[in-house]
Amino acid sequence: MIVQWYPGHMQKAKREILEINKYVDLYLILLDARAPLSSRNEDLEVLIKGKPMIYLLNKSDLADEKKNNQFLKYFESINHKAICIDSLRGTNIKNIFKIAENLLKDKIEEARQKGRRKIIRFGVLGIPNVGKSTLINKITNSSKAKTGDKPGVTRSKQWIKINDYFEMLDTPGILLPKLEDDMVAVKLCAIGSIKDELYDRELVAKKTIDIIKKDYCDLLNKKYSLDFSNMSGDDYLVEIGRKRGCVLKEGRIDTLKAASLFLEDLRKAKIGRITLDEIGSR
Ligand SMILES: Nc1nc2c(ncn2[C@@H]2O[C@H](COP(=O)(O)OP(=O)(O)OP(=O)(O)O)[C@@H](O)[C@H]2O)c(=O)[nH]1
Ligand SMILES: [Mg+2]
Repeated sequence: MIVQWYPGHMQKAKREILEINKYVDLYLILLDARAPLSSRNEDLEVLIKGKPMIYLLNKSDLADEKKNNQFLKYFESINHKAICIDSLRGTNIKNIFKIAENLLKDKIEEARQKGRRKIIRFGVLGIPNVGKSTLINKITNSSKAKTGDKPGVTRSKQWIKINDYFEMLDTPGILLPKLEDDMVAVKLCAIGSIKDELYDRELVAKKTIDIIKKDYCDLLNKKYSLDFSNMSGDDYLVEIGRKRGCVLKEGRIDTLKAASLFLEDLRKAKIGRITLDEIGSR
């Protein structure tokens, strides 16, 4: 198992989702555009079935542009609304409201006929570190929601008023990922959704290189001035470490440091814009 985790957390997540479901009109489900399938949890989505939802492929600025478009087409093909956004810069965020008003037009009209104004309550869900609080801050043009570049920053639920028509519920990362699948777990560790202390960085780095080598070998070769095509898992970190001067006192290569450097480069898109998932597989 890649990540030490406790199935009991999933029960807690289910209870919390059922609790917020009472108040929410529409869900914004943030997926990480670099792993849109691995960052989705259909088991938990079942609980909110029946309410409209929009998938937001966030951090699309870090993901492979070609694959962003392929994933949008994929979600459309399975009848889900999905758009690519970048919460840091605000790209495409206005579209969320247009789509939401359209999805809820009957409710809005019903309220209008009764002489009331419909306040739309968004539930913002997504795995840890996917950018939920950053999105809310961008929309409200504030820093009401606390953000950070590690998972687990938001600790409790918080309703945030956007204007007279919209409110948003920021949640901690209660949409737990499906960590029992090793491939999913590796990808989620690689993009930074899992706390560092819960996995082996060297193992995750090696397995991630195995994954991205298939489509992005040229980017890897260029970044580290190495030839990854003929290299195997055990050599990756030694070679990266050698190139980047990660040497221990006794002269051995510090592969843990090399793994950390690699993961940092990957997360900041310093290797290039990379998407880990493929349509048809996680
Ligand atoms: N490049 C890029 N970075 C982003 C984007 N959205 C969020 N981030 C960064 O991702 C990190 C996590 O953002 P948060 O908004 O704290 O994530 P969260 O989903 O609220 O995380 P938890 O509260 O821990 O569950 C921060 O360092 C943000 O700056 C984006 O669209 N593009
Ligand atoms: Mg948060």
